[in-house]
Amino acid sequence: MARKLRLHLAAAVLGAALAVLAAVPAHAHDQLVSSSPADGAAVPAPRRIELAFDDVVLDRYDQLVVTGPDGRRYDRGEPRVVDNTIAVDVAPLPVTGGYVAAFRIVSADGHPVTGQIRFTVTAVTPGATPGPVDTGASPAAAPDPGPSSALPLLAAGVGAVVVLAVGTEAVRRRRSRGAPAAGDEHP
Ligand SMILES: [Cu+2]
Repeated sequence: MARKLRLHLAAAVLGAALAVLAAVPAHAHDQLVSSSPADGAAVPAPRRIELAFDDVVLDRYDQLVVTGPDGRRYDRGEPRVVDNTIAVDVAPLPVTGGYVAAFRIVSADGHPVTGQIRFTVTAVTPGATPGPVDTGASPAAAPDPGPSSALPLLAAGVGAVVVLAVGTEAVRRRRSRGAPAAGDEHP
């Protein structure tokens, strides 16, 4: 069934290619022709990323990963392929700055094509839970820390306890080295 579909697709693609062969140079793989947001654009937080290619995208093993300036992933759910496009939903974005949408698609000719677009988010999603505090932000724009900010605080707390424990251990060792307790060292 899948093979038959592939043959049909191949025939359709071949037919289309032959029809425009005189006017357009042939190409082997799908190429990214446009995107929303556009590559290099500065935009308010998008809720969806869509990439358009010059040929059909095969709906197999496709990936569209959105990474924020904080290193976190913001794509949500599976990417959706429709004809020449692939799209993925984007979570509420809590930080402004440079984002990357990296894709891996399967080209109409069955070959994988990878690449990425970059865009700058100029305004966070209204109501988005803030991530790490941006010290460069104006105080008026700094929102209340939400529930998820408890996690970094917790991590910092655990880190402090570990540092304290290691420090205490080091002091204890130094002390015991200075005045060895009975049975601590062999004669
Ligand atoms: Cu190819």
